[in-house]
Amino acid sequence: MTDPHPMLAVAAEVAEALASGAPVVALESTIISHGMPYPKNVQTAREVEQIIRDGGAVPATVAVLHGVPRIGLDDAELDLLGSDPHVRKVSIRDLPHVVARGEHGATTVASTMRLAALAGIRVFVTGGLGGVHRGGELSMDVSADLTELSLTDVAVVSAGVKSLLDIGRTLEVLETLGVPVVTIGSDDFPSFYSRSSGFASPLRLDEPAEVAAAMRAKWGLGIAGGMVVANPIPLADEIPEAEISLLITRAVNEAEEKGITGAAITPFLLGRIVELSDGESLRANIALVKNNAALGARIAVAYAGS
Ligand code: PSU
Ligand code: MN
Repeated sequence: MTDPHPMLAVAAEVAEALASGAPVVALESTIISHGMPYPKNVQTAREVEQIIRDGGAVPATVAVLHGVPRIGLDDAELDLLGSDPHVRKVSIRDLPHVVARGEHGATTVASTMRLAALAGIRVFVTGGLGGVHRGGELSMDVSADLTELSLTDVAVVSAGVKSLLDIGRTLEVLETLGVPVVTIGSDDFPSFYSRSSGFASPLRLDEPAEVAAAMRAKWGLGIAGGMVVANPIPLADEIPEAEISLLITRAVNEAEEKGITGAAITPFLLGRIVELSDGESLRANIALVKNNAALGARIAVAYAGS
């Protein structure tokens, strides 16, 4: 079987599924290497893959290993990614550099979207999207995830946008970029740890088949770019906004005091929030990623059958 793109290494199982039109769900790897501590990260990554299989789709975790973009990782590769401190966080701008130098890289939402699309995958599951950082109107710290959503035809399932970002401005930028933002089963746009963000969701759909139909309609009309599919964290797992926002603000202030900026800021904040919440945020993070995996598999199955 030939790979769908000469620069990608596609796992056999993923290549077979893609060749036969069977459902495939891409997964990012920054969440593994820079979003959760070892070994919970690797354990979660494996469980998430299993949930996708149980949902009738083939999981394809995306990362760069020895400079080669990989679509689908085996157990040893997942472990390396989750435990090796030299794995770089790789967004779009870093991708050529890490490939040319033969290094290991964990892909963000932006670079995972791009590599998934090169492989022919249309559905991708993550935890939270990048966006406009608080103060972004001055610092201009706006995640390349948003740019990528305007360019690349992949539906991205997430639990919304963390309130460590500026959620209102993130939604505004997505509107400007022409990216549909659809919340599943709710009128409120979710904020990762909480089911609500205080912002109305621009669009709402209730069923995976409806999301698949919206994907077909968008790309059928030649409207390039992705779609944000926001999936609120299950009620039993949510951390109320009032509770988490204190910790988030504390972490944001610490980042400012320490002068942490750029690509390092999101990993720093995620790590600090886990510490400040005594692991409570990690528990919620794992629960919402699993919830997203189950939804993503259903969307991929519906899309493959439509
Ligand atoms: N938000 C989370 N967890 C994460 C990330 C964001 O709740 O792991 C990661 C994702 O990989 C996302 C990236 O694409 O951080 C955004 O980083 P930046 O803001 O540097 O683009
Ligand atoms: Mn940034």
